[in-house]
Amino acid sequence: MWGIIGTWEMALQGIKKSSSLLENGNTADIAIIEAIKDVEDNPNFTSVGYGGLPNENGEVELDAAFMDGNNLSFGAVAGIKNFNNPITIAKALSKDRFNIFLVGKGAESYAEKNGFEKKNMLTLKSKEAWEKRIKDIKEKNLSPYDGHDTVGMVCLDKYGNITAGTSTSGLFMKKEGRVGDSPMPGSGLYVDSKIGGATATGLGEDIMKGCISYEAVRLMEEGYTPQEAVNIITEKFNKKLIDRRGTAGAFSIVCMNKEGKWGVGTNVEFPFVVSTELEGTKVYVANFKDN
Ligand code: SD4
Repeated sequence: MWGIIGTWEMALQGIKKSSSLLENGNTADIAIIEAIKDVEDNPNFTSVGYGGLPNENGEVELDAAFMDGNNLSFGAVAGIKNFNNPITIAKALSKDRFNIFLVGKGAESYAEKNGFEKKNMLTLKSKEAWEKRIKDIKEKNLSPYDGHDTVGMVCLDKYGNITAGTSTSGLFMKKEGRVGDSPMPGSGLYVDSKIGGATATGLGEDIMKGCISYEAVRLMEEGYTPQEAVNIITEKFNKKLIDRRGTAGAFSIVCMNKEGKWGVGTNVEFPFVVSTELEGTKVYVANFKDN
């Protein structure tokens, strides 16, 4: 049994490509990187990779992470500028024993030394969006931070290996150096091949407070189905946020277990993509009431 699940509709093309790779016997570490690279490379997806939305200074700073559920290896970059395909840099870091999570200049010098492609990740489209947002903030009193999505995926191959990965430009207009949940193990993603994996999207400042990807894997380990696990998280964590601070969180989570069963939890309208050996490839839209 193989399967792959990804956040937002932008995951569709990449997941289609990777489902063929999985069908043909490729492993989950290769398939997930190909799927995420597809999203990073597409300048029309303005919240991931090339053409990502810039920070408050007009610079694209990217976060990405990769985790392999077999040996629990993990690698991540955050706030990296001017390098293509941050997911591939995160995967390279996951091979190391030490220094597996690098930020800013450190991540860039690692990428340079290891021959990763340098690239100006700001497109005309994302530059124009930034200029318009600055104007709108002044004129319409608009929240600067609207407009952000992360591609996150969990991938199971025929041999029972499970991987997870994330890639994002984070919050639009974020402060320089701001890092969200997406590259953080346990928050943006977590995977254990003996159990399953999960990945989150939404407001990183909320997601981090519940470490919800780790929580989903922990609940699956306790015997909950993927859907039960995310139902518990969506309800309990949201209730906790409301009780403690008066406002709900803004997050969505997808997960898949080692049998290729999957679950989705959200408190917004949330499109996501699933492809499994049995079900084929499909885009679904989840809503809070569906949980
Ligand atoms: C972040 N979680 O940087 C990301 C953004 C995101 O839907 O996923 N938005 O906070």
